[in-house]
Amino acid sequence: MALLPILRYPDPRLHKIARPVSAFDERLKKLVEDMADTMYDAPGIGLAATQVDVHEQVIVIDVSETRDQLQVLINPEIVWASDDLQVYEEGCLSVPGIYDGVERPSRVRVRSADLLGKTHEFDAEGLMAVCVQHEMDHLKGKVFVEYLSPLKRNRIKTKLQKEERELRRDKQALDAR
Ligand code: QAP
Ligand code: CO
Repeated sequence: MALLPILRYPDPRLHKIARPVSAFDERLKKLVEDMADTMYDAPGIGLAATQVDVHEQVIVIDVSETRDQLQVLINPEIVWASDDLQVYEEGCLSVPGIYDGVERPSRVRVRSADLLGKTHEFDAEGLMAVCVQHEMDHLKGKVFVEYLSPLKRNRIKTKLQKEERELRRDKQALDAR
């Protein structure tokens, strides 16, 4: 089991665009395993490779209560989105402690590949629809706070930068002992 460090907003690397996966090999399998370990440990319901500083189109999701329904989405595309929208209170492992409402299509049809490179299509609604769209945004370099007002976004940025400074200071104090 290997846990990967998660980039925290406002890290500029969260805005990099992920490239499609072309090699469905052992390296990809290891990346997916490490991402799943990292998501379950957090704990979270979704994680995009961008968040662990790997800029390839890979997502892991588990929205089940039992935490045993891992879904792996490689090179995902939204092939259809409903006209009706839903607002969901979103959070993000890269924006710890912050939650706010984001409006998105309530249902989507997704096409993506599995670890073997085989393409699948499925419909998502409810929490799964929110999660797929949130994680696919990460692959395009977009973080959910970018849907909020500039005022809210700046408050979040300032709060997280302050927390980051305090974390670094605590770590240095520990190292110096
Ligand atoms: C994205 O988010 C998502 O702030 C996945 O302190 C969120 O797993 C999709 C988390 C909502 C749909 C709805 C956030 C953990 C986890 C935090 C997550 C935190 C600890 C977020
Ligand atoms: Co996120």
